Amino acid sequence: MAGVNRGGSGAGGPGSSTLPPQELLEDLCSRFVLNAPEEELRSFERILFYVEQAHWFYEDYTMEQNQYLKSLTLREFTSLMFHSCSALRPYITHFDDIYKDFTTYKTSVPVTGAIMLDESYQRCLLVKGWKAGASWSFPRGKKNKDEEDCDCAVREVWEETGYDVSEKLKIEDHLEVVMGVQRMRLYIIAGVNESIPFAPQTKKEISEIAWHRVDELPVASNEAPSHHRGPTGLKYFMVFPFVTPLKKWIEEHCPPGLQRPGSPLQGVTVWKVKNMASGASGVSIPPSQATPLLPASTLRPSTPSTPISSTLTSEQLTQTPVTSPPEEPPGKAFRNFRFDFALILEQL
Ligand code: M7G
Ligand code: MG
Repeated sequence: MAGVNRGGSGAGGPGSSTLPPQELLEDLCSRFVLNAPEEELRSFERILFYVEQAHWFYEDYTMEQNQYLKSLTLREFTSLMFHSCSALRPYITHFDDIYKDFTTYKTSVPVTGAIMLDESYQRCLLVKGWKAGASWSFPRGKKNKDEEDCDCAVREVWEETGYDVSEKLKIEDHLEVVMGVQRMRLYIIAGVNESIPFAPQTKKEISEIAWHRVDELPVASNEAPSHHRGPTGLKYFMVFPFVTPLKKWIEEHCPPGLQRPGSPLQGVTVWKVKNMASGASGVSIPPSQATPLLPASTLRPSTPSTPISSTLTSEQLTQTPVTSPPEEPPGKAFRNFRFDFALILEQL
């Protein structure tokens, strides 16, 4: 990787791009991976979720305190972890398979969340992802191990919008869709006050929160079944399969005496990240000043992230693993994998 320093020189400054030094990676590995519950260390598919946590910590906190450090994709970060950490290094030759299995496994984990309707039952709350060109989706996310559907929904909605739906959630009011191997369940939470100051609780996951008109959501698509544009030109992810059943639910549940406002309510942004580059904070917009929701093409473009090469330094590529691979290589799915703790202790 030409021009990229190995960390630790201290010569960098803001704007330079240094890879994280080995000691930092080892530290993140022991804090986030080796400290994970033992039953989670049995398969790489689960272990990589802990590597992902370490990656978020690196991107959200370590990098902000050390501006010479380079932003990395999860794959690049994971690869560096495997090259640098003694516990992972024995498995480096399987890295491509391990990473591929993880991404496949990730898309099979059930997802739950909520469709929050405003008091008029005309609009629902959607969140927009962080990355450039991200789509709008219902607040939702993957279930943790042994987590109940409704607990996951409450947690994900809290993480992505800062709103606690636990008191309003009714187990029976949900819509469920199965796409491929993934099950998605969204609880319908109706009558949410529009002046609630929504704001995500995680960094760099959500860039915008807005009320969208239900009748402006896409109902079918000629494009890929998951990602596509709605009638307003906005991009949506995994929204359209829920829209027709949602409209039916609204018809059946909308209180008959509900006062419909004279003019139709507009889609409005209620929270937006202030500084895309650092993701340090965002701004809640009071209802009186809520900004109209506009198609992506008319919005200020987000700061493009610097293209990152996924190549490793020659130093990393030539590093010889200090331990030889385990005699029994893990199976393809690495499901029965377990860290060799004796080996790790020996290393220490
Ligand atoms: P997720 O939690 O993996 O998905 O987040 P889920 O909510 O569907 O379960 C989706 C994406 O948002 C991730 O792949 C990351 O790119 C980003 N992301 C999520 N979280 C919680 C964080 C975080 O804490 N920090 C950073 N930097 N990115 C995050
Ligand atoms: Mg989430």
